[in-house]
Amino acid sequence: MSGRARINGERLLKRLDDFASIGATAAGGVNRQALTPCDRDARALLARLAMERGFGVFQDPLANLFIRREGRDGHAPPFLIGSHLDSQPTGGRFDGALGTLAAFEVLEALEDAGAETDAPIEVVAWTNEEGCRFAPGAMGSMAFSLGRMPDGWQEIKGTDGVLLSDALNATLEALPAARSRPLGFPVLGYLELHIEQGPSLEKENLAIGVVTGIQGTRWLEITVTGQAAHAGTTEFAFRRDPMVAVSRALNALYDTIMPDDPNARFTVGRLMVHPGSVNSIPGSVFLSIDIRHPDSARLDEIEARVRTLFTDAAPSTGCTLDIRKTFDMSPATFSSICIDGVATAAQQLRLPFKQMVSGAFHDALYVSRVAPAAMIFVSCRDGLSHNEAEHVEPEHAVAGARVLLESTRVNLAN
Ligand code: HGY
Ligand code: MN
Ligand code: MN
Ligand code: MN
Repeated sequence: MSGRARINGERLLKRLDDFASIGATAAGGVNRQALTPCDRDARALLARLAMERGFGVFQDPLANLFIRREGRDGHAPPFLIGSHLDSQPTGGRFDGALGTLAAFEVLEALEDAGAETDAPIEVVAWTNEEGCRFAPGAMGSMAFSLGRMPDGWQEIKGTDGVLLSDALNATLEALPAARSRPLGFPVLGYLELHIEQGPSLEKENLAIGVVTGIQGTRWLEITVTGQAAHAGTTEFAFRRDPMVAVSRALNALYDTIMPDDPNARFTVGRLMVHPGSVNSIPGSVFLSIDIRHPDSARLDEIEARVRTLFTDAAPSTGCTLDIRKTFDMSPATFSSICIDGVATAAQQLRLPFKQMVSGAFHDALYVSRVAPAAMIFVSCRDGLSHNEAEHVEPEHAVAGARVLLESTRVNLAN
């Protein structure tokens, strides 16, 4: 990489503010769920900024968005840097956006410096990393790594009842200037800058995390069905109350999974009681379960325990049970070449760092299945994320972008 490009911190921070205004919530966060009009507005802004700089703009059938800066060898596989622009419903302004906009800042810095690279460098904004509207998460990078849309995705419905295929088509059509390209192509390497979304860097007063891998994730959707009935007239013996089954199973799970294993994570994020009337015994209860663990065998054990407890509790209350798995992301370790590249970059920039495994999943996990990949973390205040109060100190955001630029330089030189 010729020339001495430098990150323009002021420009990056302004970009972060500009994008945070798209889907901004009253509490200072963002609600920019995947493939919604807000998500489309953010993608359109990135595409416009890219075209103003003369970069190429492409999208694939999953609406993964690619911003390309040519290298000397236009036929060489590109080096990818990026993250995602979609957010949680009460998300923060940095989750995903920092990595995507820092990657765009790297391209702009190279362009400003007239720097030349052999391989092209492309910024990528992956579609639907969060998975909160359409399960599973990391949809865009998963399909990219497979080179195809997995079976059954055409029938996926969002939490708002919208078909994935309709939301995808609307998003693809909203960016006519983007040239289309197939799903999946050879990639030289991949780097993703992201906030840690946990407390350890801040606790240890470290600027940078060199991410060596990602723990596993599994999502289950459970529906317990009993019989709606009158709250006042129906004695216990005649009730088929799904809330009783759900409470019994969840009590046992909350009392054991995380208390007994500090590496385990168990979360019920969605719970819906139908018909949801104060004086009707529920007819059915729907809940989502998110399980995390660095060890696949433990993920198996926890999932089996969830299934057993619900399979026992439902019939004991005269109810039926439906359990479906909507996400299964095995733990991954990143490539040492890319990890070393990030560590070297942090050293060269004299930024204190540590190596660590990510508690959150990321698109880098799927990309690491088809190319050398690694991640860079910066700390966020109190480790808080998936919360509107998510905050990154400006100097940490800029430091992360500097490590991304330097890591890209080091990895391209390798
Ligand atoms: O859920 C996750 O781990 C990611 O932040 N979407
Ligand atoms: Mn994220
Ligand atoms: Mn997230
Ligand atoms: Mn991510």
